[in-house]
This record gives sequence, structure tokens and C-alpha cells, in this order.
Amino acid sequence: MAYRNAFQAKMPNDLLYQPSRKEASRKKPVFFIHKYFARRITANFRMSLLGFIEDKDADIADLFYKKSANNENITILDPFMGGGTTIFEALRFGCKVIGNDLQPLSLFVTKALVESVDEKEVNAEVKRLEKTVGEKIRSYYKTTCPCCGKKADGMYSFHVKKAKTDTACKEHRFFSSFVIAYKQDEFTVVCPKCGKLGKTQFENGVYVCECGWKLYSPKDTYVKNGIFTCPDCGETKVLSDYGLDTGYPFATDVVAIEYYCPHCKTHDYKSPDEDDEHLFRKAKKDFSMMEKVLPIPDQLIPEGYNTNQIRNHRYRKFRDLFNDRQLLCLGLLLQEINNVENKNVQLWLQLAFSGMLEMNNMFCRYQQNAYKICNIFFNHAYVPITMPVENCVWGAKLGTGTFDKTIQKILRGKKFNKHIYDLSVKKSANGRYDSIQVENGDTVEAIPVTDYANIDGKHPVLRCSDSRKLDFIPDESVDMVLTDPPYGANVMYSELIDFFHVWNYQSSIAKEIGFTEPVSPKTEEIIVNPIAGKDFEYYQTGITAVFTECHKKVKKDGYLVFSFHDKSLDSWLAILESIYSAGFCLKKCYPVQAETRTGAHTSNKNSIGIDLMLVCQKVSEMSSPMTIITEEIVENAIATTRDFLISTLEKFQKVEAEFTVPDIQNIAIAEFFAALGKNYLSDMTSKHLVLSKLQIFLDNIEEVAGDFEITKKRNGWWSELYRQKWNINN
Ligand SMILES: C[S@+](CC[C@H](N)C(=O)[O-])C[C@H]1O[C@@H](n2cnc3c(N)ncnc32)[C@H](O)[C@@H]1O
Ligand SMILES: [Zn+2]
Ligand SMILES: [Zn+2]
Ligand SMILES: [Zn+2]
Repeated sequence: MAYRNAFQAKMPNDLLYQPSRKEASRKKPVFFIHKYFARRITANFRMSLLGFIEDKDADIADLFYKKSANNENITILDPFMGGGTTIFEALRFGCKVIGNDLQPLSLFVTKALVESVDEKEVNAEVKRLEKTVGEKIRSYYKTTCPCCGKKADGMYSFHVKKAKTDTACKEHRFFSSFVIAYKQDEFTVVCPKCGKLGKTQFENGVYVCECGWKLYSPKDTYVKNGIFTCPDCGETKVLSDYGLDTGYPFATDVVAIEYYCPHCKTHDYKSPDEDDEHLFRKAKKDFSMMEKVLPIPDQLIPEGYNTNQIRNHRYRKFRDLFNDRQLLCLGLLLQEINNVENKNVQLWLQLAFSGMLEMNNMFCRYQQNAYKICNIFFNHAYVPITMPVENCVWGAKLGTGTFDKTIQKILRGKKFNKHIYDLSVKKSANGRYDSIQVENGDTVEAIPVTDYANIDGKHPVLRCSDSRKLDFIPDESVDMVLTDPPYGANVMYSELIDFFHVWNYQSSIAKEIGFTEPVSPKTEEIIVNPIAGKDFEYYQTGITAVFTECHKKVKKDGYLVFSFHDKSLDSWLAILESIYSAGFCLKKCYPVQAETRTGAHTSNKNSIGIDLMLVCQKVSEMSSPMTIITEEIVENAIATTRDFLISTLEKFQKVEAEFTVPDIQNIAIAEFFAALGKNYLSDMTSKHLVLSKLQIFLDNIEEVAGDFEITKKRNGWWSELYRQKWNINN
């Protein structure tokens, strides 16, 4: 057998549990160069690569932190490349790497992840751009400093949506909070009546504005769960019921500005004055005059599972997600980027431009207690909010998410390619784990190619197409497929990606960087999406087709390794069905920390925070004689699972892992089927036998788990802080 040693060594998945958690809460710098949805933890993929490459008596826990050995004789394929984690990790080992994804954005981001950047040239070009367009953009956000009267930078403009109404009020403003910020135990509050900003600690349980308006709690609001209630006229209305004729959802008022004054160094919030309002109107007017010549996307928002949420609020085009001042400034910036002569430099500027979009639109909220802007996709959806915060596009000294800051973030991130580290942890006196960065001398500087003929350890083949057909890869040439498939309806990639895609399509190098169509590919997307008419069967058939194609591309006895978790046994059966009908056999599994907890409430006891790395091996036709599944086989598998579970829980208890009941059930399901191995459900009768036994086992999992402390309730530090701080009046 060609891969006698693969996955025979002991996996340090327990020891890497805490480091992975650290990585989950703060990804490595290079993965910040651009958003991609559901980014993976590198540690799990590095561990899997070591597991595949190393001998059975290798100390993987130790090798994990050592310089990666060169393995150019090994070919790794990721057919769901996504944000490029597998590609990056496999390049550290000098493997021949092949990546493919349906989305051009995936290709764009992954190429940037592994390529090197000429920092000097990029900086020089940014300096030039600052002169040609940066200063102009900045001028649209200048504001008078209330302290010294000189010109300050407006960092963030706080908007509130409004609409006309037939009641005596004539107009309603949809305040979802009156708190602008919460800093050092002090709330900055805006008065909905007179517009004044005030600071308060709610000393006597109430804040009273100069005009007499009273606020009793920082949590008070006019908008709850998408329903607006007016305290004056009593009108109660679902926001999406306001029509375009009332001005909703585009009409807004700026109610506060966060500014930084370079002269007197004041950094604070102010009410907009006449000059600010004038500037905003001027931007609107300038935009209406220049609109035609600026590279602004005009694509309609297609119907979709996520997009219908904003279509219901009458957003029609992607450009509707921005106000006129943003469109003007973004258009001016992109126009200038399009004129950059050095195409290689332009690519990085385009990446920064695309990346900053998520922080420069009318769907960004403000994190009141962290006093910073929050990106549109923090929860993988288009959520219309009534108090969006407008960033200043080019950038000021302070603040995040602007073009200037994004460029710097990319350049900082790319330094990681030359100084790669992995995370280790040390337990500190207070019982918390501190992370330690262990640099190991690895570097990643590759030149992606599209033709397989040119593949080597420095020239990965990266492409963008449907992975059901991988004709560009010779059959039986891949040693291991290492991937992370889409999970049912978890993330609607193409719908969310369109937000970036439509702008990248406006680039003068759109074709070169892969954005050849006005909107992102949807037809071939493997996903569960009722609006797109894709049910679970469609999804499963798609996964099976890709796995089948992988089977063709994998060498004899080669591997398919991927991460998976799901709460329902049915989903597990579906993925197993795909594995087996594609011609693979589940050999092993090992639990690892997932990148986030998922579930209705990510912090509750029913959430899932553990992924299973499933190790499957290619079966040659002859070597799989059908066995009749007997009760004994099933009993044995259950026994193996119980032992595995107990030893896993023991190992993970030592590293203080948080496991919920669904986490443990997930591990049990995976291990059970791995133990069943080639005896996987061959016919309906055995299926019934197997499932009934497994179900009983799962139902009694808490008994098996014994004194392992199952997490009943998780409290993230943030929700904890939120609870403590914000309940001060209750
Ligand atoms: C790496 S991510 C998976 C993340 C995570 N497991 C989840 O969905 O929650 C899945 C990737 O599969 C890609 N994808 C979907 N259908 C595809 C297809 N037919 N061919 C290639 N890639 C596809 C998506 O564009 C996405 O980037
Ligand atoms: Zn000042
Ligand atoms: Zn007032
Ligand atoms: Zn009213």
C-alpha cells in the first residue's frame, strides 16, 4: 500500500485545542487581507497535512512547531478553496497544490494570500493616489473642531433613517438607540428632539437633555425587532411597510459625527453643524453631476435567501447599499485605481478597495462599547439597520476600515508570509490561556499558475470553476484532497459575495483578476437554498459529484480529508452517502475546534463548536467485498465508539475543552461510522439495525460522558461584559 504511514501517528488534536481557540478568536494576519466567509483555522489543516505526511511514530505535536519539511512529491487538492487555508498551509510544505472554487472572489483572495507584494511600490502608488484623489475624498468629510475651531477629520457620521408619515408627526426617525458610544463608564447620548449630544452616567437613573427630553435607560429605543413605535403619535409600524414614497429606506439624517482634530488632538463626538450639512449636500450634488462617468456598479440585486431580506426593504440595486457621498468617493477612488499603470500594483489596490467596501456602506453599525465601526457581514447576512454609520472612505489618522487603513492592513498581513508562526498557549496565573507565537522559518511566496503543466512547489494551480469537473487535473495525480465543503444552508456564498463582486467587475483589470460576469456564479453553486430552488437532494448530489471527481483525480489508496459537523443524524448519513458512493471509505476521524460556534444561539448548550476532521481513503473496486452487517459488527462499533469517546473526553478534559451534548454526539456519530468502516450501510435492513442502535447510544450520551463536565451554558466574554455593563440601571 502506497500510504502505509498516513494518519497512523498520534494526532495532537487535544494539545492544539486551546491554540485553535486562540486562532479562532484572532486569525493570523495574512487572513485579514480580505473578507472571505467562514474562514478556517489553519492549525487543523496543518495538523492534517502532518498526519498525512509523517511516519507513524512521528511526534506531530513537536513537528507542528518546527520548520515544515519540503514535500514537493506530494500533490494536494482543494476543490472548495474558499479563503485559501488549505492552499496556504500546503505551500508551507512545498507541496504541489491545486485549488479550485466556483467564486472568482475566492481565486482573487487566495492568489493574494500566497503571492508576494512589493510593499515599496504599493506605498509609492498610494502616496500618488493620495494627491490625485485621497485629499479630494477627505475634503468631503472635513468638519469644524468644536474645541479649536480649525478643520478636523470627520471619521464616522452617524445616520438615522427616516420616513414621512401621515400622522401629526409628519416624519419619523427610526432611532434604534439613543446611545452613540459608551466609553469609560460614560454614555454619549443623542436627543431625538433637539439633536443635542450629551454625556451621562445615568447618575440618578435618568438622563435629561437641555430641552427636557428624558432617557431612563441606555437600552431604550423606538425600534424593536423591526417594528417602530412613535412615543408621540403612537404609530406602530413594521419598518419594511414604509414605502419608497415615504423616503424609506434611503432618507437619513446625520445625528452625530466622530472626529479627530490634528490641531488640538481632540477626539470626540459632535452634533453636525451647518457646514457639515452643506458638505453632505454638496457631495450629493457632485455625485449627480459625475455619476455617469464614475465606475459605479448598476447590477440589480438578484432574488435570494439573504438578498430577499433587503429586497423586502426596497433595495433594488447593489449601489443602493451606499449613500451618494459614499458612491461619489468610492467611484472617484476606483476611477483612479483603474488608471494605475503598473498592473501588478493595481491588483493590490483593487484588493484593498474591494476589502474596504464592507466597512463603507449604509449597513455598517457602530460598536458602542468598542467605539468602532462594524462590517456589514458580521453575521453572514444583509441586515438592514436603521442607524448606519458612514466611514470616511480614504481614511483619517484614527478609525478603521478605510482605504488607507486597509492597504496598511494588507501590507502588515503580507509580512506574515515571510515570518510564519503558529500559536501555542501558556496557562497564566489567573487560569486563562495566553497565546504564544512560535515562528518556525516557513515562508509562502508562490506564483499561481492555471496550467497543470507548470505546477511545482512554488507554482500552485489555482482556478475558478465548478469542481464537479476538474478536467485540468490529470487522473490519479493527487495524493490527498484536503478541503472544507459547503455545509448545506450555512452560508449563502454567492449571494453575499455579490456585494464585492459587482464592484470588482468595475475594475479595469476585471477580466484579468477573474470577474468576467456582472454577478457571481450561482447556477452551479452547491448549496441548500430554497429561493434558488436548491433542496437538500440537490446539495447532496453536488457534493457527491465533486467527491466522485476527486476520486478520479486521486491516486490509488489516496485520501480525501475534510472538516464537518452537523446536528442531525440525517445530514451525517447524507455526507457518508456521498463519501461512499464516490468510492471512498471513512477510516478515521478526529475532533478539532471549529472556527466559531454555530446554532440558534452560539453561546448556548445546544451549539456546536467542534468540527470533525474526517479521514477517508480511496477504495479500489476489488478490495471491498460486501459484508452482511450483523448485530455483532454493530455492537463492536458501538463498543469502539464508547472507548474512543471516553479517551477523547479524558484527553480534552485535560486541556479544559468546552463540549456541549451536540458536540459529543457529533464525535460519537463520526467515530461510530469510522469504526463501521467498510461495513457502511449496505442495504435497508442493515441500515435500520445500525441506526436504531446508534440512536439509543446517542440518546444516552450523557451517561457515557460520565463525569466529563459538559458545558451547560457558555458565556462569551463579550456577552458577559455587555450584561454587566448594560444592566447597570436594572
Ligand atoms: C470553503 S467554503 C466552506 C465553509 C464552511 N464549511 C461552510 O459552508 O460553512 C465552501 C466553498 O465552496 C464553494 N463552492 C460551492 N459550490 C461549488 C462548486 N460547484 N464548485 C466549486 N466550489 C464551490 C463556495 O464558493 C465556497 O467558497
Ligand atoms: Zn481642534
Ligand atoms: Zn434635547
Ligand atoms: Zn409620531
